[in-house]
Amino acid sequence: MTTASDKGRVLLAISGYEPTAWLKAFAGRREATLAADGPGDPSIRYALTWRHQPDQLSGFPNLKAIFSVGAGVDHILADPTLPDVPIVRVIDPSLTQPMIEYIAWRVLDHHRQGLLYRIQKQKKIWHEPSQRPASDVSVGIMGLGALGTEAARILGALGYQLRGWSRRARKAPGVATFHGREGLDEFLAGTDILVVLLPLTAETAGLIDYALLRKLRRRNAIGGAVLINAGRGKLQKDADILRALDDGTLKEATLDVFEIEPLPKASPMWTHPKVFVTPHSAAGSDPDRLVPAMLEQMDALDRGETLENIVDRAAGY
Ligand code: NDP
Ligand code: OXD
Repeated sequence: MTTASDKGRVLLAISGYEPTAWLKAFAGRREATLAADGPGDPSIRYALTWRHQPDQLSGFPNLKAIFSVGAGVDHILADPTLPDVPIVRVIDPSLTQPMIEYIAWRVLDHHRQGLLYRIQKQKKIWHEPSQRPASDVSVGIMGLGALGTEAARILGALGYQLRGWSRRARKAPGVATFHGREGLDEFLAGTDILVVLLPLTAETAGLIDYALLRKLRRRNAIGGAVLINAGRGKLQKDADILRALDDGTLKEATLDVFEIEPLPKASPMWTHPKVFVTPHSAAGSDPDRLVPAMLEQMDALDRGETLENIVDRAAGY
């Protein structure tokens, strides 16, 4: 019979999330630890990470795989001392569902003039603005992966026109799809509300700049172009977004992610009237939901089977 110690230990190299909640989720299932017994600890077979310290994962001779606590893996790939073992990322309904709720909420709020109503309430103005249906509004989703395709499905059910942009050619029901740099301008030219659900890679860093925002459709049913970024902060240039909001290139923005997180107190984003700020909270990772799936994968690899949701290191996601 295989005992817990035969299976080795799982190192939890987690910051930004409460690590003890992850530790608890392993209790009685597989031995997990918040600290290895030194850099060459042979008992470490797996690592679970969120924003680990550089070097924290190197030098373990029996490490078989690294699991990201979230969907994005830029925090892992940024480590120059990363060992050459498979990296597994999260694709799970418990992460996808809150993300599509967030995207649907923010698209609807911008389309249904949430900002205008908040101002009207403040000023006690009883005025019914004109309102166009979702079928007149085009939502363009950058990133047609696990999250982007589900967001498209829900927004399609609400009646929005849909466009999607990806690295390689993709098909999604009811979505006009574009790919690569060659497809980007056409994608943007027909987009009223831009939803960013891209990973942060060498190719996507800084992509959301002023020049890109200028290419969105401004003469549209909602009276201007809108940006929603729930991908990563370093995809965007914060200063360019503020410039675009101030000169009318953008009508409004929702930002869940920022170049620097936590968003510094001095950032003008906090007080800008056209920016809706959330603190990188569009979709969080729940240890009680995610650890069972990770354990299944560890058991599968121990049996010699293959892992799922492996990161393509060359592509960076
Ligand atoms: P996926 O890997 O499933 O999808 C990524 C999509 O982006 C794919 O369609 C991919 O194209 C596309 N893409 C990647 N690089 C490029 C490029 N250079 N040009 C055009 N398209 C590109 O990721 P997920 O959908 O699971 O997650 C997306 C991101 O969302 C995560 O990486 C993470 O950063 C962020 N996230 C944020 C959260 C939050 O709380 N704010 C929560 C969870 C995730 P292709 O289809 O061709 O591969
Ligand atoms: C993720 C995140 O990548 O929460 O999962 O940002």
